[in-house]
Amino acid sequence: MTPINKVILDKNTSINPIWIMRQAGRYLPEFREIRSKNKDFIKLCLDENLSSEITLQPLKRFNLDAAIIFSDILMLPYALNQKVEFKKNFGPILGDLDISLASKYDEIDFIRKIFPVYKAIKKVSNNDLLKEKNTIGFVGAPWTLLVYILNKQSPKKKIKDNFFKDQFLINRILDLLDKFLKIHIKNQIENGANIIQIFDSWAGLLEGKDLPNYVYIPTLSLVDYVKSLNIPVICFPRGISNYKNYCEIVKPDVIGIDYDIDPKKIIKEIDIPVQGGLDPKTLLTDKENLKKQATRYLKIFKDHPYIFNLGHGVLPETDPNMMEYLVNIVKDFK
Ligand code: 1CP
Repeated sequence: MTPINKVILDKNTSINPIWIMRQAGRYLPEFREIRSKNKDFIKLCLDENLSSEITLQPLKRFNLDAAIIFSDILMLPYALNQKVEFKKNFGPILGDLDISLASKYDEIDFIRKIFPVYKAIKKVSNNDLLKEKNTIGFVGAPWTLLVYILNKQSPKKKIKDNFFKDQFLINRILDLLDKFLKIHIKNQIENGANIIQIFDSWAGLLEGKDLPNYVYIPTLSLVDYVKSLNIPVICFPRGISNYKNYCEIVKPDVIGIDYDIDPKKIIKEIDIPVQGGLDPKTLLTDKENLKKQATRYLKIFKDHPYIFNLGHGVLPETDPNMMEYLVNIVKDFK
């Protein structure tokens, strides 16, 4: 059994597997080299040779316990024929979703648009580097995708005031997302993904009263689906304050926590395995501080099933040597 599965399935507390959100990315010179020659991000994700190579880059350098496939949560709106572009120093820019057209799409139309993503997963999961390690597939949570689909760019701190105006449209989009996210999950698993992470990066934008409709109900539908395929599911509802409620209702196998969450409070409230927490900015400080902060998490979760990770993605300005140092701290912790 892989170290991560031992934590999730056996509730093992004596090992601390580690992987890092955005572990394949701009902080690695070998990624920047490929990226500089491939200006179109979507095209890069759809090149199975390059995307599988990028996925494996961090595993060649560091003793990580999982690969996360180099793709993006916005490949889903892209596969539904919504225009998706990434502008340098700005982020994603989307066109309008043609809901009538997307509603006519079937599984074959959808898969045809993003088939190389599944080929990349197959390549990665069959690579020797993945022996005794997990291949993590992922999707954006319905709420976070709804935000990008309607807001058409990153909401940063706020969504537009009239965001909730057209409830009919919102419900049609949520229906569509439920259908195609399940198709996307199924195909990732069929091609070798053996864990699914659901990223709800913008869950924190909602008021508590809106969580049931936009976060709990649509995410629960996906969580139940992943479980029905006998694959563990990790949920990362970034920015929400009531993790206890979330876990009791959505019931993921693992809960990912962001860096604003007090790990000591989590340990009291939650009994399922926990992942992450350390502030990515800690990697921009010095080794002594990194060791102190990482060890703090390791000590707090000493008797709790815990997968080491950051509280959000690794920052592009991170020194790869600091990443290596972090992985060694985690692996050497007794
Ligand atoms: O080189 C570049 O400029 C591209 C930067 C980049 C990368 C490396 C983007 C654009 N996406 C990715 C890959 C990616 N995205 C991965 C796989 C790599 C890995 O984790 O190692 C994953 C899992 C994602 C998931 C993702 N995309 C999320 C959820 C996690 C999170 O960061 O909260 C989100 C919100 C996105 C949208 C997105 N794609 C890219 C950017 C810059 C963003 C965020 C924009 C924003 O702030 O709204």
